[in-house]
Amino acid sequence: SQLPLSVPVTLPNGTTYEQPTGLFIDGEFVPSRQHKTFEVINPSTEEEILHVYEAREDDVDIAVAAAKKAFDNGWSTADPVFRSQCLYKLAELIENNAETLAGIESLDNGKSLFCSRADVALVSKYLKSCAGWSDKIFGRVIDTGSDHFSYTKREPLGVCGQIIPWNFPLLMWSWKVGPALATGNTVVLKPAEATPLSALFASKLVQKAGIPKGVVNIVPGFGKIVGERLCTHPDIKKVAFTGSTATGRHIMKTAADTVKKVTLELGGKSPNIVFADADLDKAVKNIAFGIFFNSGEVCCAGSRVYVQDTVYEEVLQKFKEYTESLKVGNPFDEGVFQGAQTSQMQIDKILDYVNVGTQEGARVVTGGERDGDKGYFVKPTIFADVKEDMRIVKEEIFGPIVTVSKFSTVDEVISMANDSEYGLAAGIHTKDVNKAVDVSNRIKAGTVWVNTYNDFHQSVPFGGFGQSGIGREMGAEALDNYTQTKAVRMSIDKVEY
Ligand code: TXE
Repeated sequence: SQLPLSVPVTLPNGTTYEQPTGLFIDGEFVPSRQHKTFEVINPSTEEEILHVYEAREDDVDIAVAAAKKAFDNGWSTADPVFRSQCLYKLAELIENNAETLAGIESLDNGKSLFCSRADVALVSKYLKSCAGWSDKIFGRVIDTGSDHFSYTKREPLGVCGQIIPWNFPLLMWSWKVGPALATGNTVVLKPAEATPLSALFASKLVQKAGIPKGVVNIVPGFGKIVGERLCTHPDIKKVAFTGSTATGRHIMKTAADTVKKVTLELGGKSPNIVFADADLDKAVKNIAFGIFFNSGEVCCAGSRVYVQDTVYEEVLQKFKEYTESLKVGNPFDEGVFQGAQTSQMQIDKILDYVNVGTQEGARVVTGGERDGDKGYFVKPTIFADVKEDMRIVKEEIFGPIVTVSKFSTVDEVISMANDSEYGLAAGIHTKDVNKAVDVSNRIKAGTVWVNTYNDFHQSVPFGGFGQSGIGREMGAEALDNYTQTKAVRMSIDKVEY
């Protein structure tokens, strides 16, 4: 029997909403061509929520054709004010549906409502910011003498393939769709197979916002099938990816055959440094938020904490106490800070790293085990007495597991902090403004937070140095990823009067 295109879903808080299950192509929800479906799991209960249709290569091809038609038939050349109005309307609809969207995100990803609400709030702010950019895309007039008129335009790229992960399903959808649409591109987006629900629900809002059909297409499915096709399809001009460094490398290679533009937002192992002169209570809250926010499933998580030797024991004790006060559990319970990890694969990986750390000789200060026996919950875990060459210090774990190291001098901690193939983010805690600026200058990372952490703003660019990625999201920089420069040079005849 055929899966209906919409299914009522009751959230654990009692609210019932209609969840689309079809692919979103050319403005409509449709079954996949081969009528295959896949299961979506609630990570807090390990039970099935529902099935959604699974896209395959043939569905991607149809979606790309729709996106190409929408691009050619007016979206790319529309009055930018129209694109701005569409994005603003979409942001307002997100706001009006904020609680439902937060609920969907907690159901599908396992993150606490506290985290989901923060995500949804940033989604609407960011889409409004993109709406504001739409009519502020400027070229230049270049003075090349009076016998020529030379200017540049910034034009959209065409159809963009976008591949997103499961840790921030709706937020990553907005970071991809927002700047692409603001600059006149059309998109075919693949949500992560673990978390397709919010992008499908948001497609109803895309319809309601009056965004022309074919501008946004959503094709839930698997990386090796849908993701690969997005990277090889000749009519896709750009691939934007957020996910693991290993998959990012593969995508870059695959996209090379058709010379697609590629932007990547990849993994990290970000240092978070506490100097002895910091406000230690505030610093402790920030290092906890830096690693345990979103259950540690954050690409820029401050997973390596460095504490100056004179305050090391004091900070470790405060960090342990504060961590043990964080509430872990049902994401829908008010007051819960940390919900479930998103998948069986993730919790297995995390618990495996706990064993690795213990075998390497690191000391578990708190946590170090699963929380409960149902649902993918892990106790927030602190490892101390670590050595810099341990795997738990070097490798991205992507869970609520942090290592704490001791340092004595500024030069020493900078070399420890920079000893990584990654370079996504870093944190510095100090009251000394000169030290804050000096250390920020010497840290190799795309974002440096001072006396704060995991602190995002829609106008501030985010992205990685080194193997953490290529390109920046949010801010003015995100628009560069979605435009190409056309130079126009006109010969001007000398006018005889
Ligand atoms: O990631 P993948 P996975 C890290 C984190 C995590 C690990 C594994 O350490 O434990 O990666 O997670 C799609 N062509 N991060 O396996 O594979 C896939 O369907 C095209 C960090 O889930 O990178 C999904 O939509 N696409 C991270 C997306 O890529 C492919 C966020 C991400 O999955 C593909 C997620 C292929 N061949 C994981 N294979 C961050 N930095 O934010 C997979 N995909």
